[in-house]
Amino acid sequence: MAFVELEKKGLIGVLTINRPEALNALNDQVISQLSEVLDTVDPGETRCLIVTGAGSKAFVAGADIAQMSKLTKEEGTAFGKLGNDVFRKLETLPIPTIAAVNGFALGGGCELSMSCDIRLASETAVFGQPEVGLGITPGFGGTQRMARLVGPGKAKELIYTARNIKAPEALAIGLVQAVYPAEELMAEAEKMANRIAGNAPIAIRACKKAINDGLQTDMDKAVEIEEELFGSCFDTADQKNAMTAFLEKRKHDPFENK
Ligand code: DAK
Repeated sequence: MAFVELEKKGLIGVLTINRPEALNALNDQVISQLSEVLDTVDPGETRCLIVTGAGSKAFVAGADIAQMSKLTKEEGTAFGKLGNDVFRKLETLPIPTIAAVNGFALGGGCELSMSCDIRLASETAVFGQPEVGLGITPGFGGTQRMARLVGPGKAKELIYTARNIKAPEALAIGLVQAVYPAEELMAEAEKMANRIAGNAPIAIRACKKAINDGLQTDMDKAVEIEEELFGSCFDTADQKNAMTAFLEKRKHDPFENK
Protein backbone atom coordinates (compact mmCIF):
# COMPACT_ATOMS: atom_id res chain seq x y z
CA MET A 1 0.00 0.00 0.00
CA ALA A 2 1.50 3.35 -1.03
CA PHE A 3 0.99 5.71 1.88
CA VAL A 4 3.40 8.17 0.28
CA GLU A 5 3.31 8.99 -3.42
CA LEU A 6 5.74 11.01 -5.49
CA GLU A 7 4.67 12.48 -8.80
CA LYS A 8 7.19 14.10 -11.09
CA LYS A 9 5.90 17.14 -13.02
CA GLY A 10 8.74 18.40 -15.17
CA LEU A 11 11.33 19.96 -12.89
CA ILE A 12 9.17 19.76 -9.77
CA GLY A 13 7.95 16.88 -7.63
CA VAL A 14 4.71 16.52 -5.67
CA LEU A 15 4.91 14.25 -2.63
CA THR A 16 1.53 13.26 -1.20
CA ILE A 17 0.86 11.67 2.19
CA ASN A 18 -1.88 9.27 1.17
CA ARG A 19 -3.91 7.88 4.03
CA PRO A 20 -7.09 9.93 3.74
CA GLU A 21 -9.25 7.47 5.70
CA ALA A 22 -7.27 8.47 8.83
CA LEU A 23 -6.79 12.09 7.75
CA ASN A 24 -3.27 11.15 6.66
CA ALA A 25 -2.19 10.41 10.25
CA LEU A 26 1.43 9.34 10.55
CA ASN A 27 1.94 5.78 11.74
CA ASP A 28 5.32 4.05 11.56
CA GLN A 29 4.56 2.69 8.07
CA VAL A 30 3.77 6.16 6.70
CA ILE A 31 6.90 7.61 8.29
CA SER A 32 9.10 4.79 6.96
CA GLN A 33 7.66 5.18 3.47
CA LEU A 34 8.21 8.93 3.66
CA SER A 35 11.85 8.24 4.42
CA GLU A 36 12.15 5.81 1.49
CA VAL A 37 10.48 8.20 -0.94
CA LEU A 38 12.68 11.11 0.13
CA ASP A 39 15.69 8.91 -0.64
CA THR A 40 14.50 8.63 -4.24
CA VAL A 41 14.35 12.41 -4.83
CA ASP A 42 17.21 13.22 -7.19
CA PRO A 43 18.37 16.87 -6.92
CA GLY A 44 19.80 16.49 -10.43
CA GLU A 45 16.29 16.00 -11.82
CA THR A 46 13.94 17.62 -9.31
CA ARG A 47 14.51 21.25 -8.42
CA CYS A 48 11.65 21.83 -5.96
CA LEU A 49 9.43 19.48 -3.96
CA ILE A 50 5.84 20.17 -2.88
CA VAL A 51 4.58 18.20 0.13
CA THR A 52 0.82 17.83 0.57
CA GLY A 53 -1.89 15.53 1.93
CA ALA A 54 -4.42 13.41 0.03
CA GLY A 55 -8.08 14.44 0.09
CA SER A 56 -9.67 17.78 0.79
CA LYS A 57 -9.85 17.64 4.58
CA ALA A 58 -6.38 17.17 5.94
CA PHE A 59 -2.74 17.83 5.26
CA VAL A 60 -1.80 15.49 8.12
CA ALA A 61 -3.93 15.25 11.30
CA GLY A 62 -0.95 14.24 13.41
CA ALA A 63 0.92 11.20 14.53
CA ASP A 64 -1.36 8.15 14.69
CA ILE A 65 -3.02 8.31 18.09
CA ALA A 66 -4.30 4.71 17.93
CA GLN A 67 -0.76 3.46 17.38
CA MET A 68 0.81 5.85 19.92
CA SER A 69 -1.72 4.96 22.63
CA LYS A 70 -0.11 1.53 23.06
CA LEU A 71 3.55 2.59 23.13
CA THR A 72 5.85 1.92 26.08
CA LYS A 73 8.38 4.55 27.14
CA GLU A 74 11.10 2.84 25.06
CA GLU A 75 8.83 2.47 22.04
CA GLY A 76 7.77 6.11 22.39
CA THR A 77 11.39 7.22 22.34
CA ALA A 78 12.06 5.05 19.27
CA PHE A 79 8.95 6.45 17.52
CA GLY A 80 10.11 9.99 18.28
CA LYS A 81 13.54 9.20 16.83
CA LEU A 82 12.06 7.63 13.70
CA GLY A 83 9.97 10.75 13.08
CA ASN A 84 12.72 13.19 13.97
CA ASP A 85 15.23 11.47 11.67
CA VAL A 86 12.82 11.55 8.73
CA PHE A 87 11.70 15.14 9.34
CA ARG A 88 15.33 16.19 9.57
CA LYS A 89 15.96 14.38 6.28
CA LEU A 90 13.15 16.45 4.76
CA GLU A 91 14.41 19.68 6.33
CA THR A 92 17.93 19.12 5.00
CA LEU A 93 16.88 17.83 1.58
CA PRO A 94 19.21 19.75 -0.76
CA ILE A 95 16.36 21.11 -2.89
CA PRO A 96 13.72 23.63 -1.73
CA THR A 97 10.50 22.24 -0.28
CA ILE A 98 7.02 23.78 -0.10
CA ALA A 99 4.29 22.46 2.19
CA ALA A 100 0.91 22.90 0.52
CA VAL A 101 -1.26 22.69 3.62
CA ASN A 102 -4.71 21.72 2.41
CA GLY A 103 -6.56 21.21 5.71
CA PHE A 104 -5.77 19.98 9.24
CA ALA A 105 -2.06 20.24 10.09
CA LEU A 106 -2.10 19.15 13.71
CA GLY A 107 0.66 17.74 15.90
CA GLY A 108 2.97 15.75 13.64
CA GLY A 109 1.23 17.37 10.65
CA CYS A 110 2.10 20.86 11.78
CA GLU A 111 5.62 19.56 12.48
CA LEU A 112 5.82 18.04 8.98
CA SER A 113 4.88 21.40 7.45
CA MET A 114 7.49 23.16 9.60
CA SER A 115 10.16 20.81 8.25
CA CYS A 116 9.55 22.30 4.80
CA ASP A 117 11.21 25.54 3.70
CA ILE A 118 7.97 27.38 2.84
CA ARG A 119 4.35 26.87 3.94
CA LEU A 120 1.39 27.80 1.72
CA ALA A 121 -2.07 27.19 3.18
CA SER A 122 -5.61 26.84 1.93
CA GLU A 123 -8.26 29.01 3.59
CA THR A 124 -9.48 25.78 5.22
CA ALA A 125 -6.14 24.93 6.84
CA VAL A 126 -5.96 24.54 10.62
CA PHE A 127 -2.65 24.41 12.49
CA GLY A 128 -1.95 23.34 16.04
CA GLN A 129 0.15 21.36 18.46
CA PRO A 130 -2.52 19.57 20.54
CA GLU A 131 -0.07 17.20 22.27
CA VAL A 132 -0.30 18.47 25.85
CA GLY A 133 -4.03 17.72 25.71
CA LEU A 134 -3.04 14.11 25.00
CA GLY A 135 -0.51 13.92 27.84
CA ILE A 136 2.60 14.19 25.66
CA THR A 137 4.95 16.82 24.27
CA PRO A 138 5.29 17.60 20.57
CA GLY A 139 7.70 14.86 19.52
CA PHE A 140 8.68 15.48 15.92
CA GLY A 141 10.54 18.75 16.41
CA GLY A 142 7.53 20.98 17.19
CA THR A 143 9.02 22.59 20.29
CA GLN A 144 12.13 23.51 18.33
CA ARG A 145 10.87 24.52 14.88
CA MET A 146 7.77 26.39 16.09
CA ALA A 147 9.92 28.55 18.39
CA ARG A 148 12.34 29.30 15.56
CA LEU A 149 9.56 30.17 13.11
CA VAL A 150 7.21 32.28 15.22
CA GLY A 151 9.36 33.17 18.24
CA PRO A 152 9.45 31.57 21.68
CA GLY A 153 6.55 33.53 23.22
CA LYS A 154 4.02 32.65 20.50
CA ALA A 155 5.31 29.07 20.30
CA LYS A 156 4.90 28.61 24.05
CA GLU A 157 1.40 30.13 23.98
CA LEU A 158 0.29 27.78 21.18
CA ILE A 159 1.97 24.68 22.60
CA TYR A 160 0.91 25.23 26.25
CA THR A 161 -2.70 26.01 25.35
CA ALA A 162 -2.93 23.34 22.61
CA ARG A 163 -5.02 25.92 20.76
CA ASN A 164 -5.69 25.38 17.06
CA ILE A 165 -5.34 28.35 14.73
CA LYS A 166 -6.89 28.96 11.34
CA ALA A 167 -5.02 30.01 8.23
CA PRO A 168 -5.38 33.82 8.66
CA GLU A 169 -3.82 33.68 12.14
CA ALA A 170 -1.08 31.35 10.89
CA LEU A 171 -0.36 33.97 8.22
CA ALA A 172 -0.37 36.81 10.75
CA ILE A 173 2.20 35.12 13.00
CA GLY A 174 4.45 34.13 10.09
CA LEU A 175 3.85 30.41 10.34
CA VAL A 176 2.68 30.40 6.72
CA GLN A 177 3.78 32.61 3.86
CA ALA A 178 0.49 32.82 1.91
CA VAL A 179 -3.15 31.68 2.06
CA TYR A 180 -5.24 30.75 -0.99
CA PRO A 181 -8.76 29.49 -1.67
CA ALA A 182 -8.63 25.70 -1.35
CA GLU A 183 -9.19 25.10 -5.05
CA GLU A 184 -6.26 27.36 -5.97
CA LEU A 185 -3.71 26.04 -3.46
CA MET A 186 -2.00 23.39 -5.59
CA ALA A 187 -1.86 25.60 -8.69
CA GLU A 188 -0.28 28.37 -6.61
CA ALA A 189 2.17 25.94 -5.00
CA GLU A 190 3.15 24.63 -8.42
CA LYS A 191 3.51 28.15 -9.78
CA MET A 192 5.92 29.01 -6.96
CA ALA A 193 7.77 25.68 -7.34
CA ASN A 194 8.21 26.23 -11.08
CA ARG A 195 9.43 29.77 -10.50
CA ILE A 196 12.01 28.44 -8.05
CA ALA A 197 12.89 25.64 -10.49
CA GLY A 198 13.66 28.25 -13.16
CA ASN A 199 16.42 29.84 -11.07
CA ALA A 200 19.97 28.58 -10.74
CA PRO A 201 19.60 25.30 -8.81
CA ILE A 202 23.11 25.16 -7.36
CA ALA A 203 22.77 28.72 -6.07
CA ILE A 204 19.38 27.91 -4.54
CA ARG A 205 20.77 24.83 -2.81
CA ALA A 206 23.60 27.00 -1.47
CA CYS A 207 21.06 29.58 -0.20
CA LYS A 208 19.11 26.86 1.60
CA LYS A 209 22.25 25.53 3.23
CA ALA A 210 23.45 29.02 4.17
CA ILE A 211 20.12 29.93 5.79
CA ASN A 212 19.66 26.62 7.60
CA ASP A 213 23.24 26.23 8.81
CA GLY A 214 23.61 29.95 9.54
CA LEU A 215 20.54 30.01 11.78
CA GLN A 216 22.14 27.39 13.97
CA THR A 217 25.26 29.36 14.75
CA ASP A 218 26.49 32.84 15.72
CA MET A 219 26.70 35.67 13.14
CA ASP A 220 30.51 35.52 12.77
CA LYS A 221 30.34 31.84 11.83
CA ALA A 222 27.17 32.38 9.81
CA VAL A 223 28.75 34.92 7.47
CA GLU A 224 31.71 32.57 7.00
CA ILE A 225 29.25 29.87 5.91
CA GLU A 226 27.75 32.36 3.46
CA GLU A 227 31.15 33.42 2.11
CA GLU A 228 32.15 29.85 1.39
CA LEU A 229 28.88 28.99 -0.36
CA PHE A 230 28.95 32.27 -2.30
CA GLY A 231 32.46 31.46 -3.50
CA SER A 232 31.45 27.96 -4.58
CA CYS A 233 28.96 29.44 -7.09
CA PHE A 234 31.85 30.85 -9.14
CA ASP A 235 32.79 27.31 -10.07
CA THR A 236 29.51 26.81 -11.89
CA ALA A 237 28.51 27.08 -15.54
CA ASP A 238 25.16 28.55 -14.47
CA GLN A 239 26.87 31.59 -12.90
CA LYS A 240 28.93 32.18 -16.04
CA ASN A 241 25.89 31.74 -18.27
CA ALA A 242 23.75 34.22 -16.29
CA MET A 243 26.38 36.92 -15.77
CA THR A 244 27.61 36.77 -19.38
CA ALA A 245 24.02 37.07 -20.60
CA PHE A 246 23.44 40.10 -18.36
CA LEU A 247 26.52 41.84 -19.71
CA GLU A 248 25.48 41.01 -23.27
CA LYS A 249 21.99 42.39 -22.54
CA ARG A 250 20.18 39.15 -23.39
CA LYS A 251 18.26 36.49 -21.49
CA HIS A 252 20.43 33.74 -20.06
CA ASP A 253 20.18 30.20 -21.41
CA PRO A 254 18.16 27.80 -19.23
CA PHE A 255 20.13 26.81 -16.15
CA GLU A 256 21.78 23.43 -16.46
CA ASN A 257 22.37 22.61 -12.79
CA LYS A 258 26.09 22.64 -13.50
N1 DAK B 1 -4.46 9.51 14.58
C1 DAK B 1 -5.23 8.46 14.19
N2 DAK B 1 -6.39 8.58 13.56
C2 DAK B 1 -6.83 9.81 13.29
C3 DAK B 1 -6.09 10.97 13.65
C4 DAK B 1 -4.86 10.79 14.32
N3 DAK B 1 -4.06 11.81 14.66
N4 DAK B 1 -6.79 12.04 13.26
C5 DAK B 1 -7.92 11.58 12.68
N5 DAK B 1 -7.95 10.24 12.69
C6 DAK B 1 -8.96 9.36 12.17
C7 DAK B 1 -10.17 9.32 13.10
O1 DAK B 1 -9.97 8.42 14.14
C8 DAK B 1 -11.26 8.88 12.14
O2 DAK B 1 -11.14 7.48 11.95
P1 DAK B 1 -12.46 6.52 11.92
O3 DAK B 1 -13.15 6.77 13.20
O4 DAK B 1 -13.23 7.02 10.72
O5 DAK B 1 -11.89 5.14 11.75
C9 DAK B 1 -10.87 9.55 10.83
O6 DAK B 1 -9.47 9.87 10.96
C10 DAK B 1 -11.63 10.83 10.58
O7 DAK B 1 -11.48 11.66 11.72
P2 DAK B 1 -12.70 12.31 12.53
O8 DAK B 1 -13.93 11.46 12.38
O9 DAK B 1 -12.23 12.60 13.89
O10 DAK B 1 -12.93 13.65 11.69
P3 DAK B 1 -13.51 15.02 12.23
O11 DAK B 1 -13.76 15.85 11.03
O12 DAK B 1 -14.67 14.79 13.16
O13 DAK B 1 -12.36 15.67 13.09
C11 DAK B 1 -10.07 16.33 13.53
C12 DAK B 1 -11.14 16.07 12.45
C13 DAK B 1 -8.71 16.58 12.83
C14 DAK B 1 -10.44 17.60 14.32
C15 DAK B 1 -10.01 15.12 14.48
O14 DAK B 1 -9.85 13.94 13.68
C16 DAK B 1 -8.85 15.19 15.45
O15 DAK B 1 -8.93 15.91 16.44
N6 DAK B 1 -7.82 14.38 15.18
C17 DAK B 1 -6.69 14.28 16.07
C18 DAK B 1 -5.84 15.50 15.94
C19 DAK B 1 -4.67 15.45 16.89
O16 DAK B 1 -4.84 15.52 18.12
N7 DAK B 1 -3.50 15.33 16.31
C20 DAK B 1 -2.28 15.36 17.07
C21 DAK B 1 -1.90 13.99 17.33
S1 DAK B 1 -0.60 13.96 18.49
C22 DAK B 1 6.29 11.90 19.91
C23 DAK B 1 6.12 11.64 18.58
C24 DAK B 1 5.14 12.26 17.87
C25 DAK B 1 4.27 13.12 18.49
C26 DAK B 1 4.44 13.37 19.82
C27 DAK B 1 5.43 12.77 20.54
N8 DAK B 1 7.33 11.25 20.64
C28 DAK B 1 7.50 9.88 20.47
C29 DAK B 1 7.88 11.94 21.78
C30 DAK B 1 3.19 13.68 17.76
C31 DAK B 1 1.98 13.76 18.32
C32 DAK B 1 0.80 14.06 17.58
O17 DAK B 1 0.83 14.34 16.40
